[in-house]
Amino acid sequence: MTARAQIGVTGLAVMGRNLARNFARHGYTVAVHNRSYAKTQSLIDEAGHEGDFVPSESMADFVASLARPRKVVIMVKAGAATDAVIDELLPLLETGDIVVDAGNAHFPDTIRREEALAARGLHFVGTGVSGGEEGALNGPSIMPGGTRESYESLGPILEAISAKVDGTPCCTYVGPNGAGHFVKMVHNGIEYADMQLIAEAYDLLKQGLGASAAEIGEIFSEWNSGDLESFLIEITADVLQHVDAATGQAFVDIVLDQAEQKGTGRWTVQNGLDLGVPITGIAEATFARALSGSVPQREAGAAALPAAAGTWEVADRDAFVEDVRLALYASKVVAYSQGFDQIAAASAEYGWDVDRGAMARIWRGGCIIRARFLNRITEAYERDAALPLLLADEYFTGAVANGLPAWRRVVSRAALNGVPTPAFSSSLAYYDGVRAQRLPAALIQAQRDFFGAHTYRRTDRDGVFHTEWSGDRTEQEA
Ligand code: NBP
Repeated sequence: MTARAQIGVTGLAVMGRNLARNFARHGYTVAVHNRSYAKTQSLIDEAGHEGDFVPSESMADFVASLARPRKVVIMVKAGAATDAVIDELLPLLETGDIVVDAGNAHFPDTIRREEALAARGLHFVGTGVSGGEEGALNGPSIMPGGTRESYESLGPILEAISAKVDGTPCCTYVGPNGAGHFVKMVHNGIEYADMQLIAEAYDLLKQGLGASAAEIGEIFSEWNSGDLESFLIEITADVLQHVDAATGQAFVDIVLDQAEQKGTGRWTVQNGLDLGVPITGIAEATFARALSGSVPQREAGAAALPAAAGTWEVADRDAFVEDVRLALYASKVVAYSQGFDQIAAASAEYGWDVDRGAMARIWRGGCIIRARFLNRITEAYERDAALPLLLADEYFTGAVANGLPAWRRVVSRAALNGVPTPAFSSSLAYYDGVRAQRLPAALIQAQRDFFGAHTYRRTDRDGVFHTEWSGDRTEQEA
């Protein structure tokens, strides 16, 4: 076996197969392997003509077919399968080889694996890949972690197969160990929030205007030529205009209203809680999916709970549509602002030094949240790399302020008319919370000191204090 392949892919289900084809189409010699040989054979039979593939039945032959330092991309089911493949690879690799996990690993697993492989002189590159099977084939957004040294030889190959926007690759070095998978996780969390916000906008238009799915689809189509231009808005317009062949009804109307999830939203929210970052948009989106799937609770609620809401009559259709558009944009800015806050907090916590502007740049193409709007985020972090709050960047402050009256009208009317808008309304509550000069948290601190002697700090002098609530109510410095 000549060691001539420049990169190898093990795990040839939809994602791995398409990544391998993408490498080959870019002129790389690609070693390919799968636990069961049938998938390798089918790749060679169906796409072998697309480039230079080196198929192997055994892991040993696969590794032997790779030029050194070897670059092995693992694209298997995340979790135990990844560990099984790593265990199989380890005895076959040599110092300086690079193992890339391009699956959707949970970032603590990546930190653990990186440490273990580094101890054996190997580079472990936990890499986020977004864009689904289409992206894997034609250009995904790629978020590689690991050592900078590994990026020097691996980076150019990944950049070559990534999506390009204005000639710039949607791939860059993210940071050490778990940084790449972390950023991919937050990307998915933001995707949850974005999808929920779009779904709420659709529901508002449906309930406020009594519009059909096709009519709302047209509105989304128009929105896609403005600030909201994005993959998710584009596919929403498409889905809403799709007609179910079996019934002739709007497709969206025949789909069961219970949203599922694979778990990255949950991971994002769990981490937000761990780091104390209020990612309310992502959390509401994740809980909204959970609520939709809470069938017994929904049946009990639908049977017993009154609405006490008015009949929604929208007087000016165009003005309402514009209000919803502005509210959607403002809520979306909040969701992204929170997600980038989470990246900053994790970067500080784990010592990753992630460049947030660069993350927005590599999400502009290839991935599910690709959007025109991401250019604005990159520009904001170019103005100030340490920006504490994306919302407070001059561009976003102006853009959100412009839509603020509309945002308030939409959220309040939704509440008055009994339409649930958890992400719209929690985003507005976050906006009002983060801009408040003074919050009722003061009262919470007082309560905590009252029942638990948890102490408090004062506005007028430094120090930590406790009041003797059950005694003479004197104050002591703790
Ligand atoms: P799957 O997640 O469905 O995994 C199937 C692959 O894992 C097959 O190649 C299978 O081999 C292999 N595998 C399993 Br299962 N257990 C194994 C083990 N113990 N040892 C060796 N191989 C094992 O494939 P996918 O949908 O292509 O996704 C691959 C990765 O990419 C996942 O981590 C996924 O989360 C991530 N991802 C997916 C998408 C997407 O849109 N689908 C997007 C981004 C990232 P076999 O053929 O022998 O059973």
